[in-house]
Amino acid sequence: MASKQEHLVCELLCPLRLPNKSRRPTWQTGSRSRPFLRLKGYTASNIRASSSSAELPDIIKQVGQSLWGKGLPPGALVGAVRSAWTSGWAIMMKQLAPSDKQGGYQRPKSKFQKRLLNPVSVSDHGRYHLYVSLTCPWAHRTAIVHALKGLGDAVPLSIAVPNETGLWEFRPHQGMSTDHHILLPTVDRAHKKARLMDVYKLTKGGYDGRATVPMLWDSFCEEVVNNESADIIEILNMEFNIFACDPQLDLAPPHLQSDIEKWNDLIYPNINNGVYRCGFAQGQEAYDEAINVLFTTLDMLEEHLASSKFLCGDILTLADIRLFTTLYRFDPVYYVLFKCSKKKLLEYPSLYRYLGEIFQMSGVAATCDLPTIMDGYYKVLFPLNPGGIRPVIPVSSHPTSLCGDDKQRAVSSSIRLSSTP
Ligand SMILES: N[C@@H](CCC(=O)N[C@@H](CS)C(=O)NCC(=O)O)C(=O)O
Repeated sequence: MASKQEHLVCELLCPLRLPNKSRRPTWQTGSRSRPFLRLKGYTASNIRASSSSAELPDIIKQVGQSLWGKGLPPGALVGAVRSAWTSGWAIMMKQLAPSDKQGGYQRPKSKFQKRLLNPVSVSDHGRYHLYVSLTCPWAHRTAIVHALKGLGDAVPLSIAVPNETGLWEFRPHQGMSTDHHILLPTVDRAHKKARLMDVYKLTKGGYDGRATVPMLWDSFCEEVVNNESADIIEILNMEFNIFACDPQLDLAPPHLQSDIEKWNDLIYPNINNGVYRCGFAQGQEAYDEAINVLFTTLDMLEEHLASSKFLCGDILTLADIRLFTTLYRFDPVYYVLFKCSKKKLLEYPSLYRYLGEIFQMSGVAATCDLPTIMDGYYKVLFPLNPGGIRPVIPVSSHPTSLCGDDKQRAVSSSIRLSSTP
């Protein structure tokens, strides 16, 4: 007779009836109408206890062997699982990446886009607070401008990390990393909240939309000033010169303004957002279109950078920083996870030279945390990588390859190679 526990095993694992009686060697008829499966050594309670451990695949293997022996699962089962997975995937992708009718990714507009109303004065030291994450390419832009201008604690930084569902949390780095050259995650230094979402909720008038990074917070007015990276880098470049270590550095000089805008208009849709349009495409047509535009634009930039140090000549501008954060993630993340796989960045000598040029600027490498970036994509974007496996990348895509010899040791010693976040 079947025990109660064995019935529970059946409830947990075997809602399916077998189509063919002859392939039911371990099935028994239970006291209820639903058949159940006897699994050697497993009861409902030890399955529950082991459900998060490495033992689970063994149980699944046993179920499979009992159901269809050593052959492949029956076509009907594969079809059912496939259609359930596809529907689940479509639901998750809709949540992650809103799309148009063709399945093309539509990035939501930023909700807060104010500028500073009054010129910043000495008493504003620490008033504006910058929330970032090192994973995010948009937030990375703001961390770079913050570093290049040398804004330090005049504009304090809080660095968030994603939890497994993608929400930004404040989990400061624990440990003894005294010689760490890369910025580390922090607590919420302005409010001591656990999640970025809770900071957004404090803004005047309240807010319950998506809590994105980067975000610039005004601690006097208790409100979000801006959560659009393209605006925040302009604000950081212009407004805080009284505190900046390098006030002379102007990343958007007036004589290059129209040139910068021209590059931004091309690079944002085709490259910065272009890689996301490839990775978040929910249909072949949308992907094909995005990949074409992406690589046509990269080809064009390669040609331009063959004879120009930066996008606008010899001067580094905000347009370069906007391009840099996408290029930095290209081979380790977008090439694999977002299927931007027509060519590697390494195959573009001028773009690769340009990437190294910016990486080596003072303060930039400290904002480039490749292991954290990789975990933030491969382990968090579940619908794109359900197994959460973080792939190995070639040494040539490693940041150490972006440095001159003299700098290699300093940077490589600062890279956390462990896959633990
Ligand atoms: N337009 C924004 C986009 C920012 C953005 O999408 N940030 C992502 C991280 S890469 C985010 O925080 N996502 C969280 C969410 O959408 O809930 C900008 O450029 O600042």
